[in-house]
Amino acid sequence: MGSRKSKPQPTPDFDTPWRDMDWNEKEDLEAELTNIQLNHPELRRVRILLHGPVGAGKSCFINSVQSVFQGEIKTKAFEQANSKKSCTKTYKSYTITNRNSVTLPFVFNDVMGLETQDEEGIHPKDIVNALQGHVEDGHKFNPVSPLSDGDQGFVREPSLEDKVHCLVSVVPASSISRMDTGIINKMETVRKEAMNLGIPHMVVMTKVDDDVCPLVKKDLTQIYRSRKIKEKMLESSHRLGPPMKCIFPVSNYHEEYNLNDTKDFLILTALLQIVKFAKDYIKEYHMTHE
Ligand SMILES: Nc1nc2c(ncn2[C@@H]2O[C@H](COP(=O)(O)OP(=O)(O)OP(=O)(O)O)[C@@H](O)[C@H]2O)c(=O)[nH]1
Ligand SMILES: [Mg+2]
Repeated sequence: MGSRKSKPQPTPDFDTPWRDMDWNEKEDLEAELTNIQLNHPELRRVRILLHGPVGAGKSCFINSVQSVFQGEIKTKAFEQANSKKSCTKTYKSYTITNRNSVTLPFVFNDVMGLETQDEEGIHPKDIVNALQGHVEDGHKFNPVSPLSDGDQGFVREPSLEDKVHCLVSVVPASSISRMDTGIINKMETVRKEAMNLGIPHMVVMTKVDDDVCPLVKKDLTQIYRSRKIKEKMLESSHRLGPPMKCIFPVSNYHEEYNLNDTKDFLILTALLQIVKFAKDYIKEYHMTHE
């Protein structure tokens, strides 16, 4: 071969992936998510609430899900690169439609990011308001004054569809270790409230393609053979609370204009688990107790 020296290639840490993944199952996952039956007369869609620090990739995750189901890159929720302040400010629901214009049985809400400074990010009480279905669509959050009964934008008698059925914390793999304890404490408050209400809590760990692991940056299919990624997942579990089985690594569509089966697979795997947990919660809390 030529005289050019080749760079040493990163090697996998685990011989076999520690989570079993069949990358060819993408169509099955898509079909399962499209056809999920909620078995409740008052519910067409489960509501998934995304929260987390500013710039974690909440809006980007919603856009990535929409892209997977449309088969091309979409930007529904507004994203912003290098933003210090939260770019999402109002409470907005995002339904997802597929290529055949079918509206899928789940809906997302993303709230503005949590920040260290109390006067800047969303107030944790407003996330709890959202969990309980009290926040009207289109409400503009006020970081210093969370909604209370009687305010404009406060939904006094939320329907089952207004309420949140799964809470998802979105955190970047690249910064979980450095995340400010002020933000972690706010996320802890929200988790406790969700647990009191019986609402399941999951973590979507974004930006696994960023500078976390050279092996994964080069080849995303190696994700479950990387010690670094596993460490970041364990750290997310310890810092945020949910067990490892509730932590899902993803790489959002952030710069590319073509879809990628591995990215799709990771996004769909996370989403299916979120929707299944939401469905379990509805079965447990809204079928037998109401
Ligand atoms: N490399 C990489 N970049 C990502 C990923 N997800 C999001 N980004 C980038 O991170 C930036 C912030 O993403 P957003 O989706 O706007 O973040 P957000 O959580 O909605 O932030 P706020 O609404 O401001 O609280 C954007 O430039 C995205 O392109 C990812 O998985 N990998
Ligand atoms: Mg956003």
